[in-house]
Amino acid sequence: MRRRIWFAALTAILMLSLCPAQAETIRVVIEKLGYEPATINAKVGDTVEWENRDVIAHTATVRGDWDVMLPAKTTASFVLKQSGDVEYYCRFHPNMTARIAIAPR
Ligand SMILES: [Cu+2]
Repeated sequence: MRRRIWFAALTAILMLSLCPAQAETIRVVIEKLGYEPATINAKVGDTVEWENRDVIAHTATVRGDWDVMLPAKTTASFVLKQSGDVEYYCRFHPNMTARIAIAPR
């Protein structure tokens, strides 16, 4: 009996450690020329989805790296491929900045 409980517990632990955590989608809202939230924590493989609620276009741009175009009243996303701390901004409104802390998976 005790042996069976141990076996069940071991099986559960093994399954949890074998199944990698699901990739998440992190939503950022753009409103009145600002990213909200301005700082997010993510993992490699996660998706960041920006919803631009403004009536003007914005971008989510990492200097020398990726660039996501966000026309007015649209949503666009990007899958994070590299770990690290990145700062992104809007090419049209350089005062708009935000950051993503990307942990390895
Ligand atoms: Cu902008």
